[in-house]
Amino acid sequence: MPGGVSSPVRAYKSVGCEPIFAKSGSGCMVTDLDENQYIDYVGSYGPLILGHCPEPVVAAMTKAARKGSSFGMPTEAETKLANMVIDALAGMEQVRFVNSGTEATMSAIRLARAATEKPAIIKCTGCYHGHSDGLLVEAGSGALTLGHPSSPGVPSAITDNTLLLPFNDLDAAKQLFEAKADQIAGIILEPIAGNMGTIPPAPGYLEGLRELCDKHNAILIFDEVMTGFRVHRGCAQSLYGITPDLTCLGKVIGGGMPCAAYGGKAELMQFMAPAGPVYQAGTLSGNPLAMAAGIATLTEVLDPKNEVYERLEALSAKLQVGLGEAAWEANVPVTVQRVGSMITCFFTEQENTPVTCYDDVAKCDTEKFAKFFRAMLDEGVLLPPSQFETWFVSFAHDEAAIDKTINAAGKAFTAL
Ligand code: KE4
Repeated sequence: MPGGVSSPVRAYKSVGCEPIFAKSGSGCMVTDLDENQYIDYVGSYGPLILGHCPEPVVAAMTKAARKGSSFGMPTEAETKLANMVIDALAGMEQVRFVNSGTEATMSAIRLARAATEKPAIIKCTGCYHGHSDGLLVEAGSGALTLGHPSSPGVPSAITDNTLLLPFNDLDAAKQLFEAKADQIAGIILEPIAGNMGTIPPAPGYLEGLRELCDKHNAILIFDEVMTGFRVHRGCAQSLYGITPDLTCLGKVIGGGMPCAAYGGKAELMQFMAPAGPVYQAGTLSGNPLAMAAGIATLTEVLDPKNEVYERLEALSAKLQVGLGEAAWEANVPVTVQRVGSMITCFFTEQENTPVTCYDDVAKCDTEKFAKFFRAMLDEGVLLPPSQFETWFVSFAHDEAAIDKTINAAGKAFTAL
């Protein structure tokens, strides 16, 4: 396998050590092939909001597996998960399941172009929306980590219709729309950037984009593959009170299985085949195992009695404060940014320097992050292996795990 991995970020290229191979997971813990145990903040890069092997999800998948892993036909489970997603999001009347976030964003963009009959799509520098050709431009996540944000193999004929904006810069967005509104089909963004580290939207930013899209007949697409059901039981769009025209989901809605989705108003989704002319398809889309895992996961997190989001908020806030204090005591300048259970420790030039866009992120000390990553690994704490990734706290993390993490960070900061 190229680089020995199935996805580049897993190769640990930017953190200067051999990648660990996972053997098993349980709760907030991962065990590697050498039987080392780690408190896990990768969480499969977002899906595992309940931690590893949550009983309701394992039971649901096992039961579904015994009835059939795939039919290539509609199933009741698919309809049930579709209704759970639609009921949770005010702006969603119809939804289509796919197998990855890449497919979800690729399809949403095709739909936006068809519905508006305009060719251009805006994305923000540092935001990552999967690896479809038109979006692999100044992308975040692994593309940023590996230092070639735009990938070879993507003809300029395709990216000519991808326009770039800095995240959180509403003036730049206004100028671009003023200049090219007749070309712009829509804008896709992570409402909370998670693929250059965790960066919340500036006050008024999302509202401003909503107004620009309304003014210029453009589709506002929230890529909530990472934030969806992660930061709020109604996703980031409920947290900030902004309803996009299309929403892309993934990760949590599959509970660890390959599952993603895109959806929005029926009048838009009706463009999609077989209801309408815009083609998109998938052999394993809506497969029963992924649907079972997704239903079990959303059932747990959406049940108010479980107080999942309240617990995640409290634990994650404690981690954020603890990391800041540990860094301060070790005299290491960092900025710890968080939204809900998404958190990133940025190694900034000065402590508590707000990180608001890619240009701010690019100033971070990635070498210092790499040393911190390795020291945390030695202390039994597994972080995502890049400064440009988000850490995830799960419902399986407890006070003891957070305390151990803060203690480990104290040692790791001191060793820098
Ligand atoms: P997938 O195609 O990897 O399922 O989803 C792509 C995607 C789309 N949109 C957002 C906001 C995403 O965060 C992602 C994928 N996230 C990365 C983690 N930063 C996946 C990890 C990886 O590439 O291995």
